[in-house]
Amino acid sequence: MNLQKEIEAELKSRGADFVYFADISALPVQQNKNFPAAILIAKILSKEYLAEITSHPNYVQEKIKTKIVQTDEFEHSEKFTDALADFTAGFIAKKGFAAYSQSENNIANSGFYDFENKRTPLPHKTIALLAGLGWIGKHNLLVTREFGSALSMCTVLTDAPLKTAAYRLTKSKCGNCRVCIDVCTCAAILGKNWEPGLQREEIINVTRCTTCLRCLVFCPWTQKYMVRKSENIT
Ligand code: B12
Repeated sequence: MNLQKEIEAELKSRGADFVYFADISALPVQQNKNFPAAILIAKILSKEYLAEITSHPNYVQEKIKTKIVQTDEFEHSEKFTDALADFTAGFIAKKGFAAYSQSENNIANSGFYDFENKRTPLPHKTIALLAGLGWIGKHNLLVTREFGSALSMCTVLTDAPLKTAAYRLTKSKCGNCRVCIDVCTCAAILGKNWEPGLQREEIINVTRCTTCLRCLVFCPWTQKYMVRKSENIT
């Protein structure tokens, strides 16, 4: 079995919902750290979880008040996909290739997290776009046709010999929709349709964001996934 298939099989057997391989060689070295390829690992959020937040829009505040944030599915999924990224970097290193896990801990511990401006050099979303997964919504989150924004993801940069593609960026499909703008209680979302080159600050004022998950959950593409009859994830 070739290394790419081995990595995908290992990750799927450990619970990843999907694994993508992207060509990041065209990005500036500040972003790709001279690595030509990236692996994107994603976990889809459950419909039950989305339904709970849809019926309890103050879900996060209630979790914080009752000090049970650690039971939050997204919180769990983020730690889960980060752990899979750290595992994958170790797995690839044992095969004799270089790899850099973009887990929150590894980015912070290797000094690449800008705490003041809440940013990293190469966001998972940028890699997701290059892997052809979807577009950036007005809420500045990745939107996929199949699952909306209902996913947690992490990435690994590597020089392992992987077959990768750099997809043409998908144009925003938000159009005149303003659900995320209206559901955001702190007016953080500024209402612009994303296009390449647009700066984050022209889309969202992250200093206002209370991480309440509403923009992710109430996005009509996420809601469409939430109400869709279940089928096997390919
Ligand atoms: C810092 C951070 C935050 C900060 C700042 C948010 C932000 N947008 O930067 C805060 C704390 C506010 C935050 C909040 C939330 N976050 Co957050 N966050 C991150 C983190 C750790 C880094 C993101 C980063 O580096 N941003 C820097 C800016 C500059 O990059 P950017 O936002 O992607 O935007 C620009 C560029 O990327 C560029 N761009 C985008 N794609 C492309 C493609 C190409 C080719 C090019 C050239 C450029 C380009 O355009 C964008 C706008 O200019 C990522 C994990 C990661 N390592 O990526 C999670 C992450 C983005 N967060 C996530 C989530 C779910 C949330 C919340 C919903 C959580 C909650 N509890 O409510 C909220 C939603 C806020 C929002 N609507 O953005 C998920 C997103 C999943 C998805 N479907 O997209 C991620 C990926 C974490 C994960 N494990 O899945 N977050």
